[in-house]
Amino acid sequence: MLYPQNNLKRELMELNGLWNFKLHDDQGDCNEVPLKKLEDTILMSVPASYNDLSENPKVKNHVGKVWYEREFYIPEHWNGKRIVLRFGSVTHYGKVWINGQYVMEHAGGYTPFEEDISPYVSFDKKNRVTVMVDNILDFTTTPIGKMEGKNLDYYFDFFNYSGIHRPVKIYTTAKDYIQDITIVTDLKQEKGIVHYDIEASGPQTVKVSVVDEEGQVVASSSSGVRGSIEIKNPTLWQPGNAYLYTLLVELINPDGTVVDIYEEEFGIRTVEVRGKDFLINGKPFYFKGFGKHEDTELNGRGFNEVANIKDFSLMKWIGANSFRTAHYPYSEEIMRQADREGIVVIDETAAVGLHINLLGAIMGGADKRTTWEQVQTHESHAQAIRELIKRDKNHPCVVMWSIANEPAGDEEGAYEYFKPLVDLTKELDSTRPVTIVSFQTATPKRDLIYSLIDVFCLNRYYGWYTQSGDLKAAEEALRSELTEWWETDQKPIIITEFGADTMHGMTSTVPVMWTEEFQVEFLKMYHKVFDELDHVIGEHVWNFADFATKEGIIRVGGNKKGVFTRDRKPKKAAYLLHERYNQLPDFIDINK
Ligand code: BDP
Repeated sequence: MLYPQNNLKRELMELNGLWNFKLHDDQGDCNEVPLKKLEDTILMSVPASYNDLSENPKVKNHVGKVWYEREFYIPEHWNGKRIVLRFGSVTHYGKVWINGQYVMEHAGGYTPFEEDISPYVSFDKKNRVTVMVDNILDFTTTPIGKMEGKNLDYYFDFFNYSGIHRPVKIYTTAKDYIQDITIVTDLKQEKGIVHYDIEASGPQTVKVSVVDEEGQVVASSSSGVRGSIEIKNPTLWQPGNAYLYTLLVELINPDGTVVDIYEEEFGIRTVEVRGKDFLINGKPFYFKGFGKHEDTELNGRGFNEVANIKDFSLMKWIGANSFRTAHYPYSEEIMRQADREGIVVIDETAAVGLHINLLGAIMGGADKRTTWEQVQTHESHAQAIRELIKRDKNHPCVVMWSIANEPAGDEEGAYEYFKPLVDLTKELDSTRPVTIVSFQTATPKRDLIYSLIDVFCLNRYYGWYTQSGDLKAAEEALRSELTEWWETDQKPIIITEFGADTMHGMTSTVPVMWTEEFQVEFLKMYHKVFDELDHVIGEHVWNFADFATKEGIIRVGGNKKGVFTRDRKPKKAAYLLHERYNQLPDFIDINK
């Protein structure tokens, strides 16, 4: 799915800023609400989560529907064009009307959706857009949740921020237009191969050119909507050293006039899992970085470009080369930033929490574990995979798809649930490996789905949730499990989560749990074990920064496993990682 862009043939307008907002309080039939202007509204910022922007406690913890509305003009000269209204994301469900007329709806809170609104808009007066947002989850949605009376119980460890989370844009195209572009790159000897596949409407021809960073056309082709272009001695997209080419696609009328243009950035790089190695451009990569969240003060999960710039700066300072989009697709803007900055991304769907009674599983007391009998997410999960790949397939930063986080991989039915989803992922993209991030109880003897995936991505909390505070015992358990994985199936391992809750400023000469010193000792212990084992090819600390969660007995003002505080101040562990990550090279020295 193409990102909205402004170019010689396409115009772009943003609908971000102040909208009118209100909670839905039984206003009757939802389809009638948009027929007239909303009344008794408050102002709300878009994009943002609404939860932290009002002193009314009902707004913070609202469960159910809310309404957003604003007015806008369409320039007269847009008459006759496709006029596309596009939401970067609405969490978790959005329904849209223009001037009281239904336009579109979308389920899935972290991917974009759009529609041609030219049949609904006026060119001679103001238009009104109304959006209904619903944050209720159930056992058919991705992620899952469950209503308990008037409360929503959800199965993931981050606050259920809601609202219009990402930019709202309107862009134009001609009636015939470039609908989609797929780019796959390869390397053969000194040549870069760019395979492209264009979807376009109309009887036009398509011209495709590759433009380098200096704006020079290095190769082109007019042979149709599908083909390959060769580039001699290409500059590769490398971790930490990104180089982006642009695929300039032009749609041309039989009379030679250009009707539409799209410029898609891409990188030339390859990805392959071979033996215990994860090869990027043929060299064994070592993942250093974090599981993150889109989470900041005030904005909540809302797009926050200032924070994104700061986070990339901190990742570079600390020496990280990668992150995982735990636990949902991040904004398109972040993905573009990662492409540009040469940061490697493991791209995850919002299938988090497919594990009923997860706490019971790890703490004991889970007698009945029947996740796969209870959830009915096959359809929404498949849709989440389709939308993620459609949106992110051309990003060089994305090196692997993670189709779920911590499902009940050791419960009966897991294989049958995941087999078709892994097959679907591979069918949609045969160039990237696929993983399912595993939960601590899914050990080699109990896990039922490890044969389906290409790289073992393990979340492990030895020393925190188990062997709590006892780093000696934790070290033994960790080493023994990681060794057993290799004996079971020779695939590379990335530890995608390991971390300890840490109160910034809480210190002790003897490292006890929750202190900054304990976090340092905890990480050091893990580092020691990773460094002993060749098949461990990456480490992502949980988490980059402290983040908001629902209230509960195991969280004090949110999850405190951040290496940075929520406002991005370093804890002591940040300096340990700064030293380690800046020493550890991005690529493993195979001669060592
Ligand atoms: C893992 C989850 C992550 C949690 C983390 C924790 O993947 O979302 O925040 O544990 O407990 O189970 O800190």
